[in-house]
This record gives sequence, C-alpha cells and structure tokens, in this order.
Amino acid sequence: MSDLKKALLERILVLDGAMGTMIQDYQLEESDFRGSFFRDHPSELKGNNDLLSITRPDVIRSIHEAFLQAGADIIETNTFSSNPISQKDYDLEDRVYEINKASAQLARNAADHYTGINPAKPRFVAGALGPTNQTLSISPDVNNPAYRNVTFDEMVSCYSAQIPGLVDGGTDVLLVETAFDTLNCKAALFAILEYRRKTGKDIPVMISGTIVDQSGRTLSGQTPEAFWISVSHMTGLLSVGLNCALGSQQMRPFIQELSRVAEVPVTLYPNAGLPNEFGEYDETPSFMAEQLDSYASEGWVNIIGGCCGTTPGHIASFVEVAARHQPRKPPRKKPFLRLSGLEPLNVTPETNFINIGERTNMAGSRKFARLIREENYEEALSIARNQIEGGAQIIDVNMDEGMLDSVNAMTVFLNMMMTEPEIARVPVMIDSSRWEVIEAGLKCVQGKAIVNSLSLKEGEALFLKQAERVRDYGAALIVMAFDEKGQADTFERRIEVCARAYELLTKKLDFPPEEIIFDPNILTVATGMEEHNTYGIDFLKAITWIKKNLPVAYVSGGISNISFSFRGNNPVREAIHASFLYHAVRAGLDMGIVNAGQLEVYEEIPTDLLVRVEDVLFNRRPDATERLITYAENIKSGKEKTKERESHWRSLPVNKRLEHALIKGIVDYIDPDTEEARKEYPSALEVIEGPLMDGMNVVGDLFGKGKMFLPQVVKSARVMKK
Ligand code: THG
Repeated sequence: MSDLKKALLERILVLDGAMGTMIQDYQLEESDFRGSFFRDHPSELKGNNDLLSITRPDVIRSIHEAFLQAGADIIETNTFSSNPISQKDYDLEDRVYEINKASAQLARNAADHYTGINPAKPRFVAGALGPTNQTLSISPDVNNPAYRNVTFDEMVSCYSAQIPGLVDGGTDVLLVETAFDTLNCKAALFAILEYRRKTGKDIPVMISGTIVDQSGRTLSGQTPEAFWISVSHMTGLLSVGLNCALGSQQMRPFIQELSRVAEVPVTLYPNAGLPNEFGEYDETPSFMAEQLDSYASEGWVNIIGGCCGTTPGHIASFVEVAARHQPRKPPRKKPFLRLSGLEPLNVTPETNFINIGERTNMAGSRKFARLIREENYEEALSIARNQIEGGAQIIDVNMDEGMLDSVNAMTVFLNMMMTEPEIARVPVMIDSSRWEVIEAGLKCVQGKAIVNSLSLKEGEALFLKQAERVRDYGAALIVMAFDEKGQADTFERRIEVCARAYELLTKKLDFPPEEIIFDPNILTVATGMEEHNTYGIDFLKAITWIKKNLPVAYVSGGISNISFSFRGNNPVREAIHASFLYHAVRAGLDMGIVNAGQLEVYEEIPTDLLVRVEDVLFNRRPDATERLITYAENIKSGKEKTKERESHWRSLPVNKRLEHALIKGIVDYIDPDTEEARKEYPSALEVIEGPLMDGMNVVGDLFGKGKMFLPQVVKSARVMKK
C-alpha cells in the first residue's frame, strides 16, 4: 500500500489552497511570464500561470512552501491549464510535456523538503488536470444541439499529452479536478487507463467534480450521485470529491450526498465563497473552518482543502480541523448495478423489473426508422421522450441499418438526447451489433450506460478486448448467449455460453459481476417450426439458472421478439408479452427491452386467450401454436376489438368503471365518471376514499404480485391525478 493510501486510512488529510489567487498577489508582468525561455515567443503570455513553473519557479516554489508551512499534506502541481487545448491560446500546445514536468518537479522538491524536515508527516504531490475550456456534453450552438466543438478522442489525446510530464516529474497521484462535464472527466480517466497500460505505471487517481449552482448539478447537469456512478469504474481511485464554484456553506447537501454514496475516500475543497463584485473571495479562514469542522464531525470527509481564494491562513485553520476529527469510513456498498444519466438508477431488489424503452430502434419502429432516414432527429427524439413518459427507465438506441451511416446517426442522436434534460435524465443502452457504432455511442454519454451487446461469436480474444474497452468507458455490459458455434437456442446451450462468458469476464478481466447482464436470447415462438416450441420455456429456465449459478449478474431480454410471428396483431402480441413478462419476472428477469407504455396487464388478458398463449409459451400441447393462430385469426382487428371492450366496460357500474380506468390508465372518461360518482356519494372526499382508492388498491395489489409494471402504474397514477 502506498504511503498516501496509508495516511488516508489514519487521518483526515489537508490539501493546499488556491494557486491562481496567490499568483495574482505577485502582480507579475509579461516579462515575468516570458522569462528568458520564452523571450521571443510570438504570442502574449501574460495570464498563462502554469508557465511560471518554468519562467518564475521561485514564485511557484514559494507558494508551495507557504502551503506546506501551513501544514498541507498534499500540494497540487501548478498545471490546471497545462493541457494542449488550454495552452493553444498561447501557442504553447507543443510545450505541454515540459510545462507539466517542470511543475511536477517543483512541487515534488518542495514536498520532499518538508518531508525531510519532519518525516513523521510525509507530504504528497497531486498532479492537477483541469477540465480545459471545452465541454463534450453541451452544444455551443443553440441552433444545433448535436454540435460539439471538441470530440471525445480529441479530449483523450489532450489529456494523454499532459499525463506523462506529471508522472515523470514525480507526482504521487493524478487529480482530475473541477470536472464540470463528466464526459471530459471520463476522457481524462480513459487517457490515464491507456497510459497505465502502455507504461505499466500504476499511478493512482483522485477525482473532483464541480457543482455549479444551488440546483446541485454539475454544469453538464448531473447530480453528485450520478457523477459518482459515472466515474466509479476507475481503478486505482484514491478519492472522489467536490471543489470550486460554491462557497463552503453551500456545499453541505452536495458533499453529504456524495459522502453517502461514494465507496472511496471523499475530498472537499471549496472556494472561499463566491467571488464578490471585485472578483475577490470573502470567506475567512475561521468561517470556512467552521463549515469544514461541521462536515468532518458528520463523518463526511477524508481530505479537506481550499479552492479559489483560499490562502495559507485558510489551510492552517483546516489543519486544526483535520486534527480534531476521525476520517470518514467509506461505506461498503452491496454489489448492485448502478447506472446513471443526469440522475442515478440503482438496480436493487427494491427497484423491481426495469423497463428499457425499445422504440428508438431502426429495426424496432417503422416510424423511428423513417424519421432517422429523413434526418428528422428532432421528432425522433420525441419517441425517446414518449418511452420515458410511458415508464421507460433506460432508453435503448439502435441505429443498425444497412443503408445508414450508423456511426454518425448514433453520434448525432445521442448528442441530441444529451441536451434534453427530460431524456438525458435516464441511462442509455447503446444497441448495435457493430463495435464501431457502440464505441461511437460510448463517446457521447457522460452517464453510466449499458453496452448492448457483446458475445463470444468471434471468439474469446475479441470478446475480452472489447469488454475491457467497455470498462475503460465506464459502461455496464449485456452479453448475448452467442458463441463461435452460433446462437444458443436450447437451455443447455444458453447456460453453457453464459457460464463461459461469466468465467472469462470475472477471471480474466476482473469485470465486476454486477455490471454483467446476460441476455439468453428471447426467440420467436409459434413459428410453426417444431424446434422453436421450447424457446419460451427454455428462456425462462435459463433465467433461473443464471440467477442461481452466476452470482450477482443480471438477466435481460428483448421481450417483443417472442411474438414476431403475430406481427400486425397487436392484441395477441400484447397478451403474449404480458404473460411472458409475468412469468419471466417471476423466474428472475431483472430488466427487459419493451414497448414502454404499451404493456397489457396480465390480469386483463381474456382467459381463453391467456390459456392459448401459455400453452405456447410453456409448450403444453402439440397443437398449441395452431390453436393460438386460429384464435388470432378469429380475433377482430385491433380497433374493433378495443371498441367492443370499450363499450363493455362503459356499461359497468361507476365504481367498476373507475377501477378499470385506473388499472388500464385510461384518462378519457375520468371527468364524467368521477362527477357521476360524486353525485352517488355524500362528498367528494368519499369518492376519493371510496372507489378511487379501491381502484388504486387493486393497482397496488397487482403491482405487488408482479402482474403490473412501473409503466402501467405510472399511467394509473396519471389517471388518479386527473
Ligand atoms: N436483446 C438485446 N437487444 C435487443 C433485442 C434482444 N435489441 C433489439 C430487440 N431485441 C429488442 N427491441 C425490439 C424493438 C421493437 C420490436 C421488437 C424488439 C418490435 N417492433 C415492431 C415490429 O417489428 O413489429 C415495430 C412496429 C412498428 O413499426 O411500430 O416488435 O433480444 N440485448
């Protein structure tokens, strides 16, 4: 274990204060910034603070020493803007390595000097990587939400240029800080992972995000928990935390939230308040120390320090705070799949079945396919929105189509989705059979996404290589039951392939099992081919086997596949989906790709249809398919059937009508029906407490028994609200 890691277990550590505001006090001139090294440089250099590590090392060294003298355990290198993107403003993008190395050496020497004075208090150097002045998740052009002025790959190479200098100069840890856009931050982490693999140097990492205002979100819109989930894939992670933007007091709820969820040590280094009208920072050392003291006594922090406007005086007060309290003990959380969009989605036993919206799929919706072909992305987005309104908790996006530039379509559509808060709220499932398309998608999402999917189709080597990449991007993974021999279509083959993939991922890659989702192939039944008769039942058996034998992993499936042989007959398809889903969830299915908002309620399937459907799903009789087909042919067209059922339920007594409306989520008659009920009952309150609550109780009951799912309950709630 490194000395820094050891120190983190023992006590609260103190990070230094602001570099920028300290430099300002020196009132340096252009000639200071140029020094002798850059005397003839063509561009103006004043303001390029990081350059002072080369041209005025005495200034930077004395600032480091002031913070070390104040008692800081960790000092940050003067490299906040030492990346090619920021240095380009000064035409110094090709001097990035030198600048970083010089800064790291300066800090290293200063820290070592103080460690020499008192070896009982070792001092450490954190190599600072700032966010750059670009953002990957936000469009700079209001008229073109898909536009970005920088790509993920450019951001990765930007950070890749900065890392070697910091490590070669002797930093103990890299600090990816002031992350206002999590996708920028993930690009930095990606670069670090690549650097480690290339050099064999296992440099650890600290991450610090920035909440920009009282909304409690990063600039790119994530909550602290969603931010943590997005970066939690990082290996060798020493800490996660928050810095900058807000004053120490305003940080309270956000550091509390982060502290509740983060499984690694937590850092906090706020500004000395928000800048006043003169651009100065007003929070005094004692005021800030009081806030930090309170957080430390709540057990929320492991490292405290200061950002903009904090001085050695502030740091000296923080050192006293740190000495008074025990460090936070990071919680050991249960291994559950944790995803994020702008908000977290923790998949725990309490979340029940997770609905994944299927309709943003070129092959899954004629309408979506047409809109994408016509490049009407704006309207295509409304399909995603409808799925979410219908209860989808994740959105599956699939752009696979022969004639389409799928890499581009995936990029444009996801970039647009990311700028719509109502859609970006939920995690994304990136669905493609082509790796380039998946990778293009991964480069667009700041949240923790799911890759759909990889398989052993082309052998172990490629599977593992791509799965490792998936980890680098911080996504969870669907593994389809497919191998070199083909698609697994029996119970035995399904479990054989899933077990092999599990073994490979967990043993060879250390892939966390809670981030593996198996899809043991939902294949179409009732096709008339005898060998397809066991598809339903074998899938159900496979779910149960996987849940029992491949611990912690999840199971998913594309529900609508099962009924392809009844295309065009929605009443029958919906009955098949409802029944299959009901049994699959009971067998242990955790999530499924469904037409959210269009799920039939199990209890509402007419008995004669249900019997025929389940005969097929469970392969209960040799003529099961024939009988279902006959039923389907005789069933009136979808519209007529609904009309008939509609007229039937409209003739029920009013309390039954209300119950039906609630279960089915029909708002159309709710006004006249409640009005009628109000006349029958002594008061409006009794209508609510009587028939309406009775209806909701039936909904609650069916939900509890797994016979209704979230999208349906959402619709019921909407009726109730109305
Ligand atoms: N496993 C995984 N991913 C998947 C699937 C799977 N992704 C794609 C697919 N299967 C799941 N998604 C859909 C989406 C839509 C339909 C079926 C599966 C569907 N659509 C109607 C149809 O084709 O008849 C479209 C009707 C319309 O155009 O409106 O049935 O199994 N991991």
